[in-house]
Amino acid sequence: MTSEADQRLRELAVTTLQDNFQQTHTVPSRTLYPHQWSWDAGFIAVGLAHIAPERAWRDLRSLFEAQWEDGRVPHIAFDTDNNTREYFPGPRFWASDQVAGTPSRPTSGIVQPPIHAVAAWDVYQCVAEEPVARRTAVEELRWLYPRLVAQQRYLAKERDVAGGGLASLVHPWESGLDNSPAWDDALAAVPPDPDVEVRAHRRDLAVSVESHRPTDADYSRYIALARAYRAQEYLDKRLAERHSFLVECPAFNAIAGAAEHALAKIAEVVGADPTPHRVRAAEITRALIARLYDPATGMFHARDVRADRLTAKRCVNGLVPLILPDLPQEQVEGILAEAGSPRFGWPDQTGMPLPSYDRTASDTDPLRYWRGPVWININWLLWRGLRQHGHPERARSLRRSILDLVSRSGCFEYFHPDTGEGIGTAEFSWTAALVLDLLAHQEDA
Ligand code: 9WN
Repeated sequence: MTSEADQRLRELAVTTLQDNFQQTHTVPSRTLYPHQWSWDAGFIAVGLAHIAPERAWRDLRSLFEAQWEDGRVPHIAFDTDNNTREYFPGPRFWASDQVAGTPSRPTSGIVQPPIHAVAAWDVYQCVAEEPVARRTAVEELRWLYPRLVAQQRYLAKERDVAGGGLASLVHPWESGLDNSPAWDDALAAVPPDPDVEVRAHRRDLAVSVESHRPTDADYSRYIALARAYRAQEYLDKRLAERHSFLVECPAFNAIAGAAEHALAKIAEVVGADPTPHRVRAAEITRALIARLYDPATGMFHARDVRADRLTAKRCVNGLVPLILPDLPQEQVEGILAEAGSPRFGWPDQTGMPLPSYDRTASDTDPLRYWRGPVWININWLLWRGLRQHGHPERARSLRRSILDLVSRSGCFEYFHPDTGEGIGTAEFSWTAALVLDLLAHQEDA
């Protein structure tokens, strides 16, 4: 790919992020996701750092202004000023205004992977050489630091349902990998919602293709779980007894571990003590290995906490612990071997970034969301892991495959793992943002 093509790609990415800007923050997509999403905001900030750092900080602030008093950062912070921007389930469904300790901006009541400390540290590093931008960055980090700490504390204290040092998720949406086969077993035990005719409410189907989205059966359980959690006013007490879906996700928890590593560095800049973050990071890595690593497969698997069982499915979230700088060699090698097997296939074998699910599984679906397509954010995380663990050649070819794919198909939400066709919504913000970050890493070219 020529640098001219990279230049065109950069322009496309910049335009996408400009078009998705909404007063104080960037929406993931104007059509499908017209509000602010939590982990999207982190990825978006990483990209904005290269073109408009002040907007990167603004996006993060906007999200953390919607943080709850208990420390949780909601997975959606809603924009209510324009009622044409509907989304199901919206603010009325979540009813955060009925719950104590919530912000004035309506939000959902569940969380998403805590990528924000990693993002904030990236944004800071991007501007650290410029004195004026650095001063602003330090101020922003000072504002964010206690909020990031509260976010981590919420996950560690309120969500460690199994008591083994990992956060449990109460809803597939919390993983960000909504309909991943990783949740199939645990979700099968959840009774679908008997009262809500989900088809009539699903706005996603008006703006996207049905075969590319989760099914009605999925949605019926999504709604049942959200209603059950809402009925308990989103309190996490006694979750083990009363909530029908509890899972430990290797990607979510690895991101929480990476957040502690980032917080240790942020603490040094803002004059706080980095030690507790280093301790906690090491604890998370140990807990991930003890609870979610399977030496027989060489990768990590989601745990169904209620059944106390690892899922046998090989999903891409099981490779994401590669982002942990302190992941021991045995697990690093296990992940590299799995990523190089026909199940995932490095780009030198397939010409593609890694898919979301085992290519050889009988239930893989190249079009349906997190059950087979390629997603850019996950590949960006793996690219970071490769660089971190000293695999520059692999990192280079993964980077190139991501840039070539988006150059060819556009800033789509996800991509067919064989043809590279763009799927889901076009003009998707995190695809644009992470492309900008990859383009900025010319040393990897
Ligand atoms: C539910 C916004 C979000 C992403 C998730 C992705 C999708 C929402 C949906 O879009 O989820 O949160 O309506 O399907 O799965 O990762 O954060 O881009």
